[in-house]
Order: sequence, then structure tokens, then C-alpha cells
Amino acid sequence: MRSLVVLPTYNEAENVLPLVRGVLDAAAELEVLVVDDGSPDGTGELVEDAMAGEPRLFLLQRGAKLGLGSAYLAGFRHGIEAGYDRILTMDCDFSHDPRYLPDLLAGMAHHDLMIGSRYVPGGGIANWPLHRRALSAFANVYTRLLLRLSVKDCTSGFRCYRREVLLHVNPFDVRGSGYSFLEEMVWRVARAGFAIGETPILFVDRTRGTSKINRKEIWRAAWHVFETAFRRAPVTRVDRR
Ligand SMILES: Nc1nc2c(ncn2[C@@H]2O[C@H](COP(=O)(O)OP(=O)(O)OP(=O)(O)O)[C@@H](O)[C@H]2O)c(=O)[nH]1
Ligand SMILES: [Mg+2]
Repeated sequence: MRSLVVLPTYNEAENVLPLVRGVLDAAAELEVLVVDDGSPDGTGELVEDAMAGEPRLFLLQRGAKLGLGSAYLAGFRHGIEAGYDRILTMDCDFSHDPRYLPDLLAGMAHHDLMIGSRYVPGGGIANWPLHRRALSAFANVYTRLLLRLSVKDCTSGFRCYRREVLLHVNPFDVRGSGYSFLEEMVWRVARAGFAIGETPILFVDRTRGTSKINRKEIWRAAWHVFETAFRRAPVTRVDRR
């Protein structure tokens, strides 16, 4: 079994090497692909240097900041072409603790997609202010209702996909980026009839580096979910016949 962790980075110089170490130590089957968008803080160079002594570490260096969704796609493409059985995604800011990786991998015995979830029993959020908690909780209820999903954490980027899932749902024509990309992917996977599992994680807000998420992305995601719910309704009916 070969598994690739796709790690999108933009200005994560303080986090990237410790996080990569944590991932590689979490399970022997894991390899890491850092997808860096030309971070001005030298994130890419740090990874390049570390690669010399680490055969399980790879770097995809892109020329410009193209967004999180596009970084996932570049990683998926590489993972599929290189023949990995499982492709994982996680943030590079320690919000997603590598210690949960064995749980995600274990869940793959019975699921096609595993999600590190803040909203199942045992999961939670450590140090978010109230307004961020409220926003995240609302975004998840909103998404679950509109897209009729039973998944509790639709906006978590801590995931493990079985290769066949990515081949089947074709992520490459998902239109959203960031949160909307994550939501549409859950929806596509659920709608295709794959088994989705959630394992609890304690999400810890970043302590180093800066957040790249902004208000515009949140509104874009809300609109994208709304549009997805109605855009695809006729297609769902055709499928049922
Ligand atoms: N390659 C690439 N990575 C990105 C880009 N934007 C964000 N990232 C990375 O995606 C991950 C998530 O970004 P964050 O800034 O932590 O966004 P977030 O986790 O949604 O928001 P916070 O909770 O505020 O941290 C981090 O590893 C970022 O470095 C981008 O345009 N390109
Ligand atoms: Mg983050």
C-alpha cells in the first residue's frame, strides 16, 4: 500500500519541516508531496534541501499563488499518475495533527474516503474564538442541509481518498476553490455512493505563520454550496431512473 500526503503550502517556512517530519514518522507507508506556490518566505527551498536526505519527500514547485483547490488538484494528478493507492490532504499549519494519520489510514479498511472531523464525538476545536466556531458550525449545518449530506464535517481538509474515488468523481472539473472545493468533493463522493467515514480530531488553530483564508472565500463557499444544490438537482433525478 502506497499513500501520498499532499501538503499545500504558501509561506509556511516555520511549519513545513516539523510537519513533514511528523507525517513521515506517523506511518511508514506515507510519502509527502509539498505543493508550494512560490512562497516568498523560502518554504520551497527548505523542502528542497530536506529532500536530499529523505527519499519519501517530494516537492512540486509552482510559479504563482494559484489557490488551495488548485494545489490539491496538482497533488491529486501527481498521486494518480505515480500510482499511489491512497491520497491524503492536510494543512501545513499544525491545525491537522499528524498523530491522527494512523486513525485515518485505519478507517480506510472500511471506507473510501476518511475525514478528520471536528464534529463527531471526541472531536473538537482547541483555540478558535467564538465567531470562528459559530461560522464553522453554521457552514457545516448549511452545507449538510442544502446538499443533503450525513457527513458532519464537510469543510475539513484533513482527508484520505482511495485512488478509485478520485478517478471516479473527477475532481478536475470541480469549480470551487478552498472551502467550496472541499464541500463539493464530499458531495460528489457521497453522491457516487462511496462509503465516507469520520474520525475525531482536535483541531488546533495555527500558532505560527499567517492565515490565508478571507471573508471573500467564505461568501464564495456559501454561494457555491447553494449553486451546487440547485445546479445538479436535475442530474440526480436522471440518475435515479
Ligand atoms: N500551494 C498553496 N497552498 C495554499 C494556498 N493558500 C493556502 N495554502 C495552504 O493551505 C493550507 C490551509 O491554509 P490556511 O491559511 O491555514 O487556511 P485555513 O486553515 O483555511 O485558515 P486558518 O484556520 O485561518 O488557518 C496551509 O497549509 C496553507 O499554507 C495557495 O494559494 N497555494
Ligand atoms: Mg489553517
